[in-house]
Amino acid sequence: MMKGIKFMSNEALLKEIGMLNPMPGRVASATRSLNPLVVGIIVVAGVVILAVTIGLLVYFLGFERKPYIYQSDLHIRNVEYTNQLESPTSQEYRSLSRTIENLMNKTFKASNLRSQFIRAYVARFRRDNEDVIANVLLKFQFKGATSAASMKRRIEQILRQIQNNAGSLTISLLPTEVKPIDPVVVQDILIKRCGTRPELITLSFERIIQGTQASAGDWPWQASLWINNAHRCGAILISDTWLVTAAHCFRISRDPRQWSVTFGYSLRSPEIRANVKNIIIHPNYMAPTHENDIALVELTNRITFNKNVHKVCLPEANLIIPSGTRVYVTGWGSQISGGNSVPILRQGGVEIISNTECNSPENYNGLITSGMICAGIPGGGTDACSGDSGGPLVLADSRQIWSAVGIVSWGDECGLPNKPGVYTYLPVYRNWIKQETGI
Ligand code: 4AZ
Repeated sequence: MMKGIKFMSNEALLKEIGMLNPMPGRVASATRSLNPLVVGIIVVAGVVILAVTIGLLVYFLGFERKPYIYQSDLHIRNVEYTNQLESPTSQEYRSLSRTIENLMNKTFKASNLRSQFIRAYVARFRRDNEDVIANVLLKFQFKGATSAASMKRRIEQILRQIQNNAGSLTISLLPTEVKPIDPVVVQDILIKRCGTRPELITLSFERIIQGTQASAGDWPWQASLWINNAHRCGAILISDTWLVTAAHCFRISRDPRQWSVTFGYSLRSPEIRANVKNIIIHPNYMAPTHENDIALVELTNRITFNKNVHKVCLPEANLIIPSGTRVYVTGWGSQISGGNSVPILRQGGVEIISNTECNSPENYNGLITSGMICAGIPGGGTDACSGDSGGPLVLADSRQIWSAVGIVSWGDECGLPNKPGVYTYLPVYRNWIKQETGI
């Protein structure tokens, strides 16, 4: 016989711990609901509710990190204003904005705001007599409870230090103080600019492009040209009404009414659909040699840019890209020679190959002319393929502003060693595009 352990009925046990409903008619139900499983569920639910409550308290009491963007005007006294500073893709704009951004990044990362500072970005330049005014955006992440006024003071203090320590620049802070600006307003400004991708629109860190399948908004200038209810070619958005693509896409038909355009990374559920008003094929396009494989497409209506659909920059006519430079090609083209197109946009990193190398006997043996550029991976692999034609080859500058430098044009199959993709070299056609579109 067991000693020391008192056996009780369920009822007696419940009575002893004071949980039994004294109303006899309800005894059965109380007994049923208190089986160990139910007690367990009640305890777990209690713990979950407690955790959620604590989480919400922590969130609303200011432990959450919210983005704040401030803007400030800097007067650059030792740089003369030129018209080049109106174009974000000019050498002068790039180099001055990079210098200012580096200075800001360095100073804020060494300041008492270093753990809150994310990045600086020169939004634009304007003229002040002969000098330059730079409008700079500064992004921070503060804990929710931070007072806006005290942040502003701390930022102003750091900017005043920059005045005395600006390296090659002579900077003075304008009396127009540091002002907060809504991140949504910044996003709306940046999606109207050419060549901005998600990390710039949100003033976040530079992202490493990995994998092969793109996400929404990754390549916002990529468009798809449709004919007969099917994707036929890629195209590149350069304004709210114009696209650049390959001339060879129109061998099937040059009639604008047969073509339509979609935007957004998914072919099956596009963000925007548009109709075509006009197709301009380069007058010197030669099908047999692929020379001047470029065409312009004008839409019937202006499209409204959104965070997933906006234009890329065009390169200057004199751009020379060193061989080995990393560039990216995107498209819905097939993954094997002669295969079908894919429903979700894909991306691939490739390297520029000099025309001399690309014309060597083991490569294309003299077929590459000055209006073309080759890009691929040394041993083969990543490459454009059928269905990618007309789409972009893009290059980022040091500020992560992207320009289309090539149009997918031709190649000997896809991904073969020594047979890189061949692209129409856009800088050569910069003036023709300007002449035809005004862009
Ligand atoms: C094509 O058929 C095609 N590997 C496009 C690009 C390349 C090959 C073929 C480059 O449209």
